[in-house]
Amino acid sequence: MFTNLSVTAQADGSPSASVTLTSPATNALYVPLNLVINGAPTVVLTEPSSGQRVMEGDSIRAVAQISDDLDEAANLTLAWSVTDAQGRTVLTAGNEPVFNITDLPAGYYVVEVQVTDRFGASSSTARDFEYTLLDTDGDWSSTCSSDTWFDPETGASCGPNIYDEDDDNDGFSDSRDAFPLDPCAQKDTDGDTQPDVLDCPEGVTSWLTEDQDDDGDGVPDGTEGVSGDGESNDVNALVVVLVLVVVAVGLFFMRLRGGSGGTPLTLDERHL
Ligand SMILES: [Ca+2]
Ligand SMILES: [Ca+2]
Ligand SMILES: [Ca+2]
Ligand SMILES: [Ca+2]
Repeated sequence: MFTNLSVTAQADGSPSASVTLTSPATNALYVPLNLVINGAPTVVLTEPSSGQRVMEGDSIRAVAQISDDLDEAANLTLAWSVTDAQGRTVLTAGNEPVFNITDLPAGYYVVEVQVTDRFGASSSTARDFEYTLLDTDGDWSSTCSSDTWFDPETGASCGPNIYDEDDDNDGFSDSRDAFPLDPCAQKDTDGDTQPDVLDCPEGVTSWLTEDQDDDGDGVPDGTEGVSGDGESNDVNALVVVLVLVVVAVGLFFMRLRGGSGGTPLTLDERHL
Protein backbone atom coordinates (compact mmCIF):
# COMPACT_ATOMS: atom_id res chain seq x y z
CA MET A 1 0.00 0.00 0.00
CA PHE A 2 1.13 3.62 -0.59
CA THR A 3 -0.25 6.93 0.39
CA ASN A 4 1.13 9.01 -2.49
CA LEU A 5 2.60 7.95 -5.79
CA SER A 6 4.23 10.42 -8.14
CA VAL A 7 4.79 9.56 -11.78
CA THR A 8 6.97 11.80 -14.00
CA ALA A 9 7.52 11.51 -17.72
CA GLN A 10 10.54 13.15 -19.36
CA ALA A 11 11.09 13.75 -23.05
CA ASP A 12 14.22 15.40 -24.49
CA GLY A 13 13.55 18.92 -25.62
CA SER A 14 10.22 19.25 -23.81
CA PRO A 15 9.07 20.08 -20.31
CA SER A 16 8.45 17.09 -18.06
CA ALA A 17 4.95 16.00 -17.09
CA SER A 18 3.94 14.41 -13.78
CA VAL A 19 0.91 13.18 -11.91
CA THR A 20 0.41 12.19 -8.25
CA LEU A 21 -1.80 9.29 -7.20
CA THR A 22 -3.23 9.21 -3.69
CA SER A 23 -4.13 6.07 -1.77
CA PRO A 24 -6.52 4.50 -1.61
CA ALA A 25 -5.91 4.34 -5.27
CA THR A 26 -8.66 4.25 -7.68
CA ASN A 27 -8.85 1.11 -9.59
CA ALA A 28 -7.84 2.90 -12.74
CA LEU A 29 -5.34 0.90 -14.71
CA TYR A 30 -4.28 3.86 -16.84
CA VAL A 31 -2.96 7.18 -15.58
CA PRO A 32 -2.93 9.92 -18.23
CA LEU A 33 0.18 12.16 -18.46
CA ASN A 34 -0.03 15.28 -20.63
CA LEU A 35 3.40 15.73 -22.15
CA VAL A 36 3.66 19.09 -23.94
CA ILE A 37 5.64 19.00 -27.15
CA ASN A 38 8.06 21.90 -27.13
CA GLY A 39 8.43 23.87 -30.31
CA ALA A 40 11.65 25.64 -31.27
CA PRO A 41 11.73 29.44 -30.93
CA THR A 42 11.06 31.64 -33.92
CA VAL A 43 13.52 34.34 -34.93
CA VAL A 44 13.45 37.05 -37.59
CA LEU A 45 16.16 39.60 -38.42
CA THR A 46 14.51 43.00 -38.90
CA GLU A 47 17.95 44.53 -39.61
CA PRO A 48 20.08 44.56 -41.70
CA SER A 49 18.21 44.23 -44.97
CA SER A 50 19.55 41.61 -47.33
CA GLY A 51 22.67 42.87 -49.13
CA GLN A 52 22.73 46.10 -47.10
CA ARG A 53 25.89 48.09 -47.75
CA VAL A 54 27.87 50.04 -45.22
CA MET A 55 31.15 51.91 -45.64
CA GLU A 56 34.35 51.00 -43.81
CA GLY A 57 34.52 52.91 -40.55
CA ASP A 58 30.74 52.88 -40.09
CA SER A 59 28.69 50.37 -38.12
CA ILE A 60 25.71 48.26 -39.08
CA ARG A 61 23.01 46.94 -36.74
CA ALA A 62 21.59 43.46 -36.63
CA VAL A 63 18.29 43.24 -34.77
CA ALA A 64 16.55 39.98 -33.84
CA GLN A 65 12.84 39.64 -33.16
CA ILE A 66 12.24 36.46 -31.16
CA SER A 67 9.35 34.49 -29.69
CA ASP A 68 8.60 31.01 -28.39
CA ASP A 69 5.61 28.74 -27.67
CA LEU A 70 6.48 28.02 -24.03
CA ASP A 71 9.14 30.56 -23.02
CA GLU A 72 8.98 34.30 -22.56
CA ALA A 73 11.37 36.14 -24.89
CA ALA A 74 13.43 37.10 -21.83
CA ASN A 75 14.12 33.41 -21.18
CA LEU A 76 15.49 32.77 -24.65
CA THR A 77 19.23 32.86 -25.27
CA LEU A 78 20.76 34.47 -28.34
CA ALA A 79 24.19 33.91 -29.87
CA TRP A 80 25.54 35.99 -32.76
CA SER A 81 28.28 35.40 -35.27
CA VAL A 82 29.58 37.10 -38.41
CA THR A 83 31.42 35.11 -41.06
CA ASP A 84 33.35 36.45 -44.03
CA ALA A 85 33.22 35.33 -47.66
CA GLN A 86 35.61 32.47 -46.85
CA GLY A 87 33.33 31.23 -44.08
CA ARG A 88 35.65 32.29 -41.27
CA THR A 89 34.05 33.62 -38.11
CA VAL A 90 35.27 37.20 -37.72
CA LEU A 91 32.95 38.48 -34.96
CA THR A 92 30.78 36.98 -32.24
CA ALA A 93 28.39 38.47 -29.71
CA GLY A 94 26.39 37.21 -26.77
CA ASN A 95 22.86 37.29 -25.47
CA GLU A 96 21.66 40.67 -26.80
CA PRO A 97 18.72 41.37 -29.11
CA VAL A 98 20.79 44.00 -30.97
CA PHE A 99 24.27 43.37 -32.35
CA ASN A 100 26.25 46.46 -33.35
CA ILE A 101 28.71 45.35 -36.03
CA THR A 102 31.79 47.56 -36.39
CA ASP A 103 35.42 47.60 -37.51
CA LEU A 104 35.23 45.27 -40.47
CA PRO A 105 37.32 45.71 -43.63
CA ALA A 106 35.66 45.89 -47.04
CA GLY A 107 34.11 42.58 -48.09
CA TYR A 108 31.01 40.39 -48.08
CA TYR A 109 29.69 39.00 -44.80
CA VAL A 110 26.88 36.97 -43.27
CA VAL A 111 25.47 37.67 -39.83
CA GLU A 112 23.73 34.76 -38.10
CA VAL A 113 21.78 34.60 -34.87
CA GLN A 114 20.85 31.43 -33.03
CA VAL A 115 18.06 31.42 -30.43
CA THR A 116 17.70 28.67 -27.83
CA ASP A 117 14.87 28.10 -25.38
CA ARG A 118 15.06 26.67 -21.85
CA PHE A 119 14.60 23.12 -23.14
CA GLY A 120 17.44 23.30 -25.61
CA ALA A 121 15.37 23.70 -28.76
CA SER A 122 16.91 26.26 -31.07
CA SER A 123 16.54 27.90 -34.44
CA SER A 124 18.60 30.37 -36.40
CA THR A 125 18.49 32.81 -39.26
CA ALA A 126 21.09 34.70 -41.27
CA ARG A 127 21.44 37.76 -43.50
CA ASP A 128 24.16 38.87 -45.88
CA PHE A 129 25.62 42.39 -45.96
CA GLU A 130 28.59 44.20 -47.47
CA TYR A 131 31.27 46.50 -46.17
CA THR A 132 32.42 48.87 -48.93
CA LEU A 133 35.74 50.64 -49.27
CA LEU A 134 36.11 53.90 -47.36
CA ASP A 135 35.18 56.96 -49.44
CA THR A 136 35.62 59.96 -47.18
CA ASP A 137 34.35 62.61 -49.60
CA GLY A 138 31.52 60.48 -50.99
CA ASP A 139 32.46 61.04 -54.64
CA TRP A 140 32.32 57.34 -55.57
CA SER A 141 29.21 58.02 -57.62
CA SER A 142 27.75 56.48 -60.77
CA THR A 143 29.69 58.96 -62.92
CA CYS A 144 33.01 58.01 -61.32
CA SER A 145 34.94 55.75 -63.69
CA SER A 146 36.35 52.65 -62.01
CA ASP A 147 38.93 52.41 -64.81
CA THR A 148 40.49 55.83 -64.32
CA TRP A 149 39.01 56.87 -60.95
CA PHE A 150 38.19 60.18 -62.59
CA ASP A 151 34.75 61.78 -62.79
CA PRO A 152 34.22 63.69 -66.06
CA GLU A 153 31.15 65.35 -64.52
CA THR A 154 33.14 67.04 -61.78
CA GLY A 155 36.51 67.02 -63.52
CA ALA A 156 38.10 65.62 -60.40
CA SER A 157 39.66 62.47 -59.05
CA CYS A 158 37.07 60.25 -57.39
CA GLY A 159 36.34 56.88 -55.82
CA PRO A 160 37.26 55.14 -52.58
CA ASN A 161 40.23 56.56 -50.71
CA ILE A 162 42.68 53.93 -51.93
CA TYR A 163 42.12 55.14 -55.52
CA ASP A 164 40.98 58.75 -55.09
CA GLU A 165 43.94 61.15 -55.35
CA ASP A 166 42.10 63.86 -53.42
CA ASP A 167 40.28 62.12 -50.57
CA ASP A 168 38.69 65.27 -49.19
CA ASN A 169 37.93 67.01 -52.51
CA ASP A 170 39.57 70.28 -51.45
CA GLY A 171 41.61 70.57 -54.62
CA PHE A 172 44.90 69.64 -52.93
CA SER A 173 46.01 66.16 -53.93
CA ASP A 174 46.66 63.82 -51.00
CA SER A 175 50.43 63.98 -51.55
CA ARG A 176 50.43 67.78 -51.12
CA ASP A 177 47.69 67.98 -48.49
CA ALA A 178 48.88 68.01 -44.87
CA PHE A 179 45.27 67.17 -43.93
CA PRO A 180 44.20 64.78 -46.70
CA LEU A 181 40.92 63.87 -44.95
CA ASP A 182 39.91 67.39 -43.92
CA PRO A 183 38.60 69.70 -46.65
CA CYS A 184 39.00 72.72 -44.34
CA ALA A 185 42.81 72.57 -44.19
CA GLN A 186 45.75 72.01 -46.51
CA LYS A 187 49.05 73.52 -45.31
CA ASP A 188 50.96 73.15 -42.06
CA THR A 189 54.24 75.04 -42.45
CA ASP A 190 55.71 74.10 -39.07
CA GLY A 191 54.24 70.60 -38.97
CA ASP A 192 52.57 71.02 -35.56
CA THR A 193 49.24 69.56 -36.82
CA GLN A 194 47.62 73.01 -36.72
CA PRO A 195 46.87 74.29 -40.23
CA ASP A 196 48.17 77.65 -41.49
CA VAL A 197 44.65 78.45 -42.66
CA LEU A 198 41.35 76.85 -41.62
CA ASP A 199 38.65 77.57 -44.19
CA CYS A 200 35.71 75.17 -44.33
CA PRO A 201 33.41 74.71 -47.32
CA GLU A 202 29.78 75.49 -46.60
CA GLY A 203 28.14 72.92 -44.34
CA VAL A 204 31.45 71.38 -43.26
CA THR A 205 32.98 71.59 -39.81
CA SER A 206 36.44 70.68 -38.55
CA TRP A 207 37.98 69.66 -35.24
CA LEU A 208 41.17 71.51 -36.17
CA THR A 209 42.13 74.96 -34.95
CA GLU A 210 44.01 77.47 -37.08
CA ASP A 211 47.67 77.98 -36.22
CA GLN A 212 48.38 81.47 -34.85
CA ASP A 213 52.12 81.03 -35.47
CA ASP A 214 52.43 79.37 -38.86
CA ASP A 215 56.22 79.08 -38.88
CA GLY A 216 56.51 78.16 -35.20
CA ASP A 217 59.17 80.80 -34.44
CA GLY A 218 57.37 82.00 -31.31
CA VAL A 219 56.22 85.26 -32.89
CA PRO A 220 52.47 85.27 -33.60
CA ASP A 221 51.47 85.75 -37.25
CA GLY A 222 49.69 89.02 -36.43
CA THR A 223 52.87 90.52 -34.98
CA GLU A 224 55.03 89.32 -37.83
CA GLY A 225 52.73 90.99 -40.30
CA VAL A 226 53.10 88.36 -42.94
CA SER A 227 53.19 84.65 -42.17
CA GLY A 228 55.90 82.39 -43.52
CA ASP A 229 58.39 85.29 -42.89
CA GLY A 230 61.58 83.99 -44.50
CA GLU A 231 60.73 85.24 -47.98
CA SER A 232 59.03 88.47 -46.87
CA ASN A 233 62.02 89.52 -44.75
CA ASP A 234 64.24 89.20 -47.81
CA VAL A 235 61.87 91.47 -49.73
CA ASN A 236 61.80 94.03 -46.91
CA ALA A 237 65.59 94.12 -46.75
CA LEU A 238 65.82 94.67 -50.50
CA VAL A 239 63.37 97.58 -50.30
CA VAL A 240 65.45 99.27 -47.54
CA VAL A 241 68.65 98.93 -49.60
CA LEU A 242 66.98 100.39 -52.67
CA VAL A 243 65.66 103.36 -50.69
CA LEU A 244 69.14 104.03 -49.26
CA VAL A 245 70.69 103.91 -52.74
CA VAL A 246 68.10 106.33 -54.11
CA VAL A 247 68.70 108.74 -51.21
CA ALA A 248 72.47 108.55 -51.67
CA VAL A 249 72.26 109.18 -55.40
CA GLY A 250 69.84 112.07 -54.80
CA LEU A 251 72.20 113.67 -52.30
CA PHE A 252 75.10 113.22 -54.70
CA PHE A 253 73.35 115.05 -57.53
CA MET A 254 72.12 117.79 -55.19
CA ARG A 255 75.66 118.41 -54.06
CA LEU A 256 76.83 118.43 -57.68
CA ARG A 257 74.16 120.95 -58.70
CA GLY A 258 74.78 123.10 -55.65
CA GLY A 259 78.53 123.05 -56.35
CA SER A 260 78.30 124.22 -59.99
CA GLY A 261 77.43 127.90 -59.11
CA GLY A 262 79.59 128.30 -56.01
CA THR A 263 82.67 126.90 -54.49
CA PRO A 264 84.20 124.13 -56.61
CA LEU A 265 83.74 120.69 -55.06
CA THR A 266 86.76 118.99 -53.61
CA LEU A 267 87.67 115.53 -54.94
CA ASP A 268 86.35 113.93 -51.73
CA GLU A 269 82.99 115.74 -52.02
CA ARG A 270 82.48 114.64 -55.64
CA HIS A 271 82.93 111.12 -54.58
CA LEU A 272 80.56 111.36 -51.63
CA1 LIG B 1 36.57 59.82 -52.73
CA1 LIG C 1 42.88 66.97 -50.51
CA1 LIG D 1 42.70 68.80 -46.81
CA1 LIG E 1 51.13 74.65 -37.96
